[in-house]
Amino acid sequence: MTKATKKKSAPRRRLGGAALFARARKALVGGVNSPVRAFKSVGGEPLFVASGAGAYLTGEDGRRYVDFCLSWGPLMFGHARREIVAAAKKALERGSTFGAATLAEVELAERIQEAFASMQLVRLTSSGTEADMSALRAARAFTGRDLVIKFAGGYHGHVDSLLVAAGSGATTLGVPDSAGVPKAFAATTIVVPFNDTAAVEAAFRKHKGKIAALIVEPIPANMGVVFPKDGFMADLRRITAREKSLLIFDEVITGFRVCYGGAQTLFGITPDLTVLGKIVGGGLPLAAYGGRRDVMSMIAPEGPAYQAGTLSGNPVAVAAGKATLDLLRKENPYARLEQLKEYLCEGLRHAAIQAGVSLQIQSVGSMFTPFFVEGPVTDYASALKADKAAYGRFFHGMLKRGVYLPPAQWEAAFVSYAHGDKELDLAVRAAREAFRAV
Ligand code: HOZ
Repeated sequence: MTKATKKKSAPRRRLGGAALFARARKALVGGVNSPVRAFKSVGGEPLFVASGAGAYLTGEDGRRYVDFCLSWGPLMFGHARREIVAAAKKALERGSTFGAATLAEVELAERIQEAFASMQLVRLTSSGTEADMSALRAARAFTGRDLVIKFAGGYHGHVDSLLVAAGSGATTLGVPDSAGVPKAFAATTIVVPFNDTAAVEAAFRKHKGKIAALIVEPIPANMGVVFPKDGFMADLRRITAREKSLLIFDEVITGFRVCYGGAQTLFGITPDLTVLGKIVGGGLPLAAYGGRRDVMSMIAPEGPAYQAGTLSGNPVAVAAGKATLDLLRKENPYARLEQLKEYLCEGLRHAAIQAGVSLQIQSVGSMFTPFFVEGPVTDYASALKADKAAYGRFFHGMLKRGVYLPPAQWEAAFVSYAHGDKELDLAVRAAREAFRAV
């Protein structure tokens, strides 16, 4: 750019903070399009993002932030990775939506099947919520049963019947049992504590022959990252098979993240149905559900359970998803991501000890949660013991120093392949100071 053109261009107007939030609240409910973004549990005004590049976000306030929220999980390669942008652009130029079958959606489904052998048939949807809701419908249609078991603190999108003891934003905002859900819907959900095989057995005993499915995040990330105890997933597989009930793995967060084939590959468990989201759409609105051929064949047009969507298998989202999965196969970033996450978590642990802060960091692969709590978090009850106010103070201490974490305690944070030592060192330095004010 020449000096002359530079002079002419108007300086970028810096927005953000209270003024922009006030304006947003006049147009959008709560000023946001998804509740956790409103910063309600950490206080203050939300970050309004103008753009993202690699490991960084730029706010409407003109400030740059190292991003560890990463849109809550889809961005394995950070923001605006060249190959993914190029693929989406090319698809968009060919037409944004057809509402008709395309070759590319078949290719994406084939890639999903290669990664997840359990997904004998796949259906693409536009969001994880939709995929979760439809997986339940398939399970109910197949079994002819109505009840579903979920775990306290598990989050499977804002599906009516699953907004019971729900984690993620529902917990953050203090509405784990949402208003607006008919009692009769909520009554189809049986909630049991995570990591409690006896409670699962008891629920199946009590509702013998009535449970269509058990849905679980195999590594819960929506009450913060929690790890299943040894053998727990195998217990769930054994019990559901014995009871002729279906096992649904919600791998919206873990799919393609903890390893290419998701948590089911890590644990060597074959669920009946799997739900994917986030990474599978490469940062665009796309999700998927799939599983056993006989169960998925209940879905229309093969079977009587109806589910449809004008933008299902949208060509732009499919292109971004395909490009992401191809990059994952080509670059195999998993070992490096784990190293980056370990380096960061070690730095955070050390900084917390030095500051005398009780911190329990739980992590797997490239995702982690710093819980402000003593002792391990193994289920919803122990997750709720975390000090949300302390997390809020830490969050703002980090934000002030140019680091963006998930604006809520009961979520997972992520590192991407675009992060490097520079970004991690910056975060650890920021944490050393931020912990002092916790
Ligand atoms: N359900 C997401 C967190 N697990 C939040 C989505 C968002 O607010 O963008």
